[in-house]
Order: sequence, then C-alpha cells, then structure tokens
Amino acid sequence: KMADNWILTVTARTPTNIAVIKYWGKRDEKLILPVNDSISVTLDPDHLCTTTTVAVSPSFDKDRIWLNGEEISLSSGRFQSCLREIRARAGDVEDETKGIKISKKDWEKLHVHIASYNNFPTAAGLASSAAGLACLVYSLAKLMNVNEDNSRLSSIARQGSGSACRSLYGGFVKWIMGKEEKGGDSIAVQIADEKHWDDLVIIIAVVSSRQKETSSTSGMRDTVETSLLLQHRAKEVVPRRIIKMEEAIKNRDFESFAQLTCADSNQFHAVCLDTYPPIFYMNDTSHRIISIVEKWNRSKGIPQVAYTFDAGPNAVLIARNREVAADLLQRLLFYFPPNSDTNLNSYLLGDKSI
Ligand code: 2P0
Repeated sequence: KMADNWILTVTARTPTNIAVIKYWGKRDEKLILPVNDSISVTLDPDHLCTTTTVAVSPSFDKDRIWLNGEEISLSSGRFQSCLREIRARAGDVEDETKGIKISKKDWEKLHVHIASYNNFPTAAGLASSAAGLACLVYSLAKLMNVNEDNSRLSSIARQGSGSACRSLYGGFVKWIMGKEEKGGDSIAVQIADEKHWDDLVIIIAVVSSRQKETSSTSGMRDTVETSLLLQHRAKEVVPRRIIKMEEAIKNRDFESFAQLTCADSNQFHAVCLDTYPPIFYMNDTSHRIISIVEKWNRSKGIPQVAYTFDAGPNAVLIARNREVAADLLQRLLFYFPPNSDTNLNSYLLGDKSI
C-alpha cells in the first residue's frame, strides 16, 4: 500500500492567442466542434498568459480548482470532459527520489488540485479561456504522463474551450474544423513557428475593462440559430480566406495578412449584428480606432497596421514592424490623450524597447 504523505506537482505556462480568422459558431455544442476553420497568432509567453500548477496526493479527497487564488467550481461539463479525457490516457509515473510509484489504474482513485493564475488583470476584460484551458490540459497531461502529441492534446483542450486548442503551439496556428462526428479530427496544427515572422509587433488597446455583456458561448449559439450571414461566411468566405491567410503567413506578406485580418474581424462583427437579438461587441472608441487605422493605411498606400476585435471592444493592433509600432503608439496617445474622456491603456506586446 502506498504511503499517503507525498505530493507530486507540475507547473506549466501557456500564452493566450488572438484569432486573425475567427472562430464563431459551433456545429456541436457539447464536443465544441466549430462551423469553420480558424487561424490565430499565439502571444509571447512573457505577456498575457496563464500559469497553472497541478498537484496529486493520496491525501486529497476530491478534485479542486483555484483561479487567481479563489476556489471555483469544477463541476462544469467542460472541466469534467478535460479531466476525464486526460485521466483515460494517464500512464505510469515513478519518482524514485520520493519513492512514489503511480500505476495507470491508480489515477482513477487519485484526486488532483489545480491552481491557476493569469498574469494580466482579469478585470481588464482580456481574460481569455484560451490560455487557461490549454494550460490546464497541458499541465495535467504532464503530471499524469500522458503520451500524446500536442495535436491530440489540442483536441482535449478544445472540449474545455474552443479557442484553447490553438494555444498549445506558439507562432501561427490553424484549428482544423474536421469532419468526424466525434471530433477526433478537430485539432490544432502549427503553420509557422514563433521565429518565422518576428518583425510583427502586437499592441492591445484596452478600450474598456468592463466585463462583456454577451458571453461567447451564448452569443455563438444565438448566431448559429438566427444568422443567415453566418452560413454564407462559414461555407463560402472562410474556406477561401484560410487558404489565402496561410499563404500570406508563409510569405510574410503583410499587405495580404492585414487585408484578410481586418476583413475577417469586420465580418465577424457583422455576423454578430446579423444575430437575433443583435450582439454589439465594439463601441464608438473601437470604431474610431478602425477609422484611424484605415485612414493611415490608405494614406501610406500599403498597410502599416492590422486591427482585429474579439468578443469585446478592445483593439488588437498588429504593426508590420517596430518603427510602425512606435508610430502607432504615438498616434494612439494623440487621439486618446491620457486622462481625457476616453482613456486608453495600450499594452505593448513583444518588444519592451519601444
Ligand atoms: C476566436 N472568439 O476565434 C473567437 C473570435 C471570440 C471571437 O474563440 O464556447 O471562449 O469556449 O468555445 O473559445 C471566444 O470563444 O468559446 C472565441 P467556447 P471561446 O478567438
């Protein structure tokens, strides 16, 4: 019989990701299978990321989870799916220095404690389930010695939150929607690593730190049920954009990249407006940022900056290089001076030297 005075822990860190071709709409809510492929860029792990420590000990009498130091419920179907899928794949674990030996079948009886921290203010409205669920699945897989590659793990993370499957890789990542009913082929793959296009600088302009009014999960459900534009988008528009976006990324073609990124963000928000009841994620400040970037890009003849907005009003701005990023920050300060009515907090990601 095993002694029960030991504890084994694993810590992992996972960055969040920003979609440039958006995921919006599920064909299967329980398995989280999307209606179209999506493509994202994973942020540098020094910035918006989740750090998770998972622990196992025979003295734990149930599975528990803490988020930013506060215990939350683990009872949601999504957490339970991830835990079940990982446990089903658990392997033998041996730590000779501690005299610990866990066999595959022991994992059915052992309980885990999970502690997760976001290194960005949750109140900033940037809290994304992507980094959190990806980190949870990855750290549990390490703890339980799950012998699966990242694409198989991405399929498990997907069942925690759709966008989480894309955070298991750095660089540019494609989530393939897949065809199978059970979703085994709905996985993420890396299309270019983090070094491939390192001229790009990402700036997040925090327009509002208010929590969004419509959650992504319920917003998507309403869209799937009511928007005809979504059907056109998923069948006709996104498949072509995915091919073009992959090409643009491979060739580091900023002009095509920016055109596709901005167009896809705008279509995603058009689909939200086409939903009943309509969903408004952007506000007047978001719209002003779009106008400023569009005018600037047109005046230069070639795009300098791409913008994209998710399920909230905050702008994600992707500058073609460091010089443009410095110029962009100047412009944001000019149009949105600190301590004015519209106070914008810009987070510069990826290059602290500007
Ligand atoms: C994306 N978003 O591709 C899109 C663009 C928001 C706008 O993925 O229900 O939190 O957990 O699968 O992943 C946000 O949705 O939704 C999202 P669930 P998720 O990044």
